[in-house]
Amino acid sequence: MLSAIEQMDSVVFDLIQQEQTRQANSIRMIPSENYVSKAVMQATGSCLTNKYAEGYPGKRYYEGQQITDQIENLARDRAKKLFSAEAANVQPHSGSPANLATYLALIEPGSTIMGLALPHGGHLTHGWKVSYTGQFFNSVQYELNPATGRLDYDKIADLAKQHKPKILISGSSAYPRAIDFSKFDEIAKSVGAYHVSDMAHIAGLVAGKVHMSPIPYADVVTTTTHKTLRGPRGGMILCKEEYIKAINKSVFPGMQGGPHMHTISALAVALGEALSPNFADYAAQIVANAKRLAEKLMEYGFDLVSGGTDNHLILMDLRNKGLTGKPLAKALDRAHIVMNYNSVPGDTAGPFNPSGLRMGTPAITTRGMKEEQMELIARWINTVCDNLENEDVINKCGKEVQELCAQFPLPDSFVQPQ
Ligand code: DSN
Repeated sequence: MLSAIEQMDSVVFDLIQQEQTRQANSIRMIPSENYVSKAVMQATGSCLTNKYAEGYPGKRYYEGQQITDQIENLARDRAKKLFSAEAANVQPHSGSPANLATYLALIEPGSTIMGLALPHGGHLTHGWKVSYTGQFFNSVQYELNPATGRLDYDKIADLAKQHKPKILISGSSAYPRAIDFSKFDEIAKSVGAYHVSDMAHIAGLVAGKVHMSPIPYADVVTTTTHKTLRGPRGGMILCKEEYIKAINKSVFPGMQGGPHMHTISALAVALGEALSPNFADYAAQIVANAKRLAEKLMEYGFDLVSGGTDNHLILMDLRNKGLTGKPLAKALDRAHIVMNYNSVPGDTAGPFNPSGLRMGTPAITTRGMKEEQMELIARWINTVCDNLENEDVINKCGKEVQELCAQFPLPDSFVQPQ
């Protein structure tokens, strides 16, 4: 697949080779990352990258859409089938534009939106102040219950009554527990708000039916397509039929120009994969792996936000170890275990060196790792944490990690990093 790059641009070729090696030889635990199949990768790199297709199937502004219309319709139909949604827009370039386009479809700038605060697990685009969503809108942020580390639906309801948002956002980027979308919907309805749900992190778990679906309960659901869902990097909006006209108009021409048809073709492939029966096994294994990893980490004395996980991710609070996230994440990276530092609820450390680590199991589950390997990973995390200054110990862990990686090449249908 890379031979033309090798011939034409040895610099980029060499960098891609290095990244392939890194991906092959490390335990990749950033919960929003994954490995896509060969089919998804090839569609992403196909001739569809050459085509402009402003507009929607049957109503474009450029000619030559005989094939693009079929591809976009296929992606939309598969998205609707997979998630039992009434309507879908598959054009958002990623999750952030999907969220902003959704808000602008439903409400006016300056209106009140209410989402989970970033340090409590929300996303930037749920109204955090450095994001335009926190500047264009009057943003009210709810937080987790400090005692339980969980969503407090009574408090969210009280805050909603007090501020009367026009949009209530459910969903998160760093919340390890199941979300009850029916409760969010009740709260939204009680104050006359739209319920917008961002299921980016858990879309694959929803597709695999191991997490409650927001689709029946939210007016509009946004998602990225590349996390647990294991598609190309992109975004998608699913909604009730009554909103699709406004959503479509908001995505194009409101927010974006031409859709990325190569991504949409790869999304169609990924949605086809997610509709296959074995996708549910993959989703269930992601959760089983995260649960086993969480149990083992707690046995080693790590403090996990909310005391465990129900989904694909774990948020570790390092304050009981007298540590912040960055030095540990960097030491783990030297041992080829890759995760991200993350704020935890009530964090007083800054966002560049917060008190937590966020880790997840989607990519390692795609590689075929199971509960037994989670026990090894927990042991390495603990060893590195106890030996932050000891490069010999870190290197020894790194070698063991690479040996494990060699035993878990990706399945044949996936792109084999070298
Ligand atoms: N950057 C993504 C994540 O890692 O969760 C959210 O957009």
